Amino acid sequence: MSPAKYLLAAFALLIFASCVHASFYSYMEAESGFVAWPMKAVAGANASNGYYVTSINSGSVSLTFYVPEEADYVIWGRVLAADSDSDSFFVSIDGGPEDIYDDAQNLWSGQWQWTVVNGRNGGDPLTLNPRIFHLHEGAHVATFRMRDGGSALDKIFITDDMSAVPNDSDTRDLTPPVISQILLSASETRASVSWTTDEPANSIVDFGTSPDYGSFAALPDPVMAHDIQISGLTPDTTYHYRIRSSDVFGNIAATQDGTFATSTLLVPNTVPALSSSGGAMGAAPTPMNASTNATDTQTPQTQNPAQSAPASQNPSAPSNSSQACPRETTYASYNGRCATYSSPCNVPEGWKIVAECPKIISTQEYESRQSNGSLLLLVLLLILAIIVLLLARVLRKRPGKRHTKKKKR
Ligand SMILES: [Ca+2]
Ligand SMILES: [Ca+2]
Repeated sequence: MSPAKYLLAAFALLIFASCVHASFYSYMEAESGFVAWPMKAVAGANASNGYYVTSINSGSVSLTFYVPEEADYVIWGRVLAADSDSDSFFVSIDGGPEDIYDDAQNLWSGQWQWTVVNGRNGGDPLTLNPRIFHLHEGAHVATFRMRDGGSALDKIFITDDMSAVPNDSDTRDLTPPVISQILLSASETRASVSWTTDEPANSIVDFGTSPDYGSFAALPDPVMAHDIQISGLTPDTTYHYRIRSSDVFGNIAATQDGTFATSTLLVPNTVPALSSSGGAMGAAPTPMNASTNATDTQTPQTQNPAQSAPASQNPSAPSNSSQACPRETTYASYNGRCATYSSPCNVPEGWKIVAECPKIISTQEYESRQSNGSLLLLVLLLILAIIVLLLARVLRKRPGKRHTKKKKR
């Protein structure tokens, strides 16, 4: 094989490798989901993470998970079912049709075991085994509703690899962060989104005027208290948004689509109403200043920047003296973080007032830059391959000594 052919083969291999589909594997603890009473988390010595969910007769658990691309997926459950009286859930995805998951049909045991989510499709148990879910890129919610009282779910495993079997001794981190305590506020042209994760992860907020978003604001550092400022919004406009956080191993958690509205006028101490089609893990986005419907137990503070501040530097709730402060937005930074405050009076000690929070990664620009980058690389590789081919042709046409000798033989 000529050098040119070697190079061409390498180039083809490179193209092939870049197109090869990487399988998706993800674990989630059942108790990390939104548990609807009377379903509840119960301590169990042999349960993963020490807890599982169960109920005597009804209730459900909803787990929000993110899949990176459109494909067929299967879901496995780590279940405990000693007999046929406590071995089934109704399972649905994204509020779609429910089917019965017979979680230990003919495999009843006093031990925890992994079984794949199956379905009856109106017929006998295990008519669909496994039950295959065709999912688009994005966040999805798997709901396990109690059917046989006493059925127990410890953990789930989601994959597009039909041959994969979940493994309790797998020590790799295949568990995405759990997003909670979402707080959102918006003014005429800005929005502030904060949330927490149970492990260090980056911070991304996708937003736009449609559920396709089109823009995002992000901070790359892995943190557990997230705070993203979005600027340049259009006043009096409804925006769609979702939060994403990826741990250092690339496991991504995301919320489902939610909406907020920018205001027409800045009215002191109020925020525009916002709605959501459901936050991840049951934590519905809540206006910062609102005291109603907050699913988290912490009372939101006015313009609370605590989500991004180190514990020792948390600004206190506005004191009476803050009444004397002019109502204006102030930006302050501390240790590489930036937050908004209702006025300079509320900026805690140690924080430095800055003109504006730096926009770490811009919006569409970043995405287009990324796709342009990979396109450029492909074009460059293609040009390189063509040059090598042409060079090889020219060399072959030139009557060299070696060439003639070979021909004589
Ligand atoms: Ca568990
Ligand atoms: Ca993780």
